[in-house]
Amino acid sequence: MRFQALIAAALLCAAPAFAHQGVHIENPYARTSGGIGGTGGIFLEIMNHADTDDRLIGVASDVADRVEMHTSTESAGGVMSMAAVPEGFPVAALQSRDLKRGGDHIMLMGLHQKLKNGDVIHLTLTFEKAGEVKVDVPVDNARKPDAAAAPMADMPGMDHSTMEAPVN
Ligand SMILES: [Cu+2]
Repeated sequence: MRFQALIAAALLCAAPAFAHQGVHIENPYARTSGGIGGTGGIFLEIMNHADTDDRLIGVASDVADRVEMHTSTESAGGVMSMAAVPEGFPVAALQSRDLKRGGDHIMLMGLHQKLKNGDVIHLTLTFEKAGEVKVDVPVDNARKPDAAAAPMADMPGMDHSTMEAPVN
């Protein structure tokens, strides 16, 4: 009993060294549009298993010139627009946060090659607490949006193809 408690305490103390295990990425996929120089969106679910709040503060990939955190919003008139979110995405302790169509997403601008379904994008996420988390993101242009996503988000390319100029 006491021994087990010690082990449990040791595991807890060791946690910071393996802090990346505190954040789990589920169901990543990407949609791309256009060939070289084109754009793409990456969608995934961030699960924070740690009992401290965390925040996604960096996104990187060698697949595009620029990789940014974005959020999409829909105006009352139904027009989608998006903006960069340089401060990143907070993920509360023991909570998850979806980056999904029609909402928060990771934006690829200036693709270095044409990507097709099944291609894998190597993405590095940096969290304030958990540090770097590497994710293999399959390209899946046929993926339907989540049922919870806005119907407008189903229009292929709409959310990204209109944004040629970087938004800062
Ligand atoms: Cu975007």
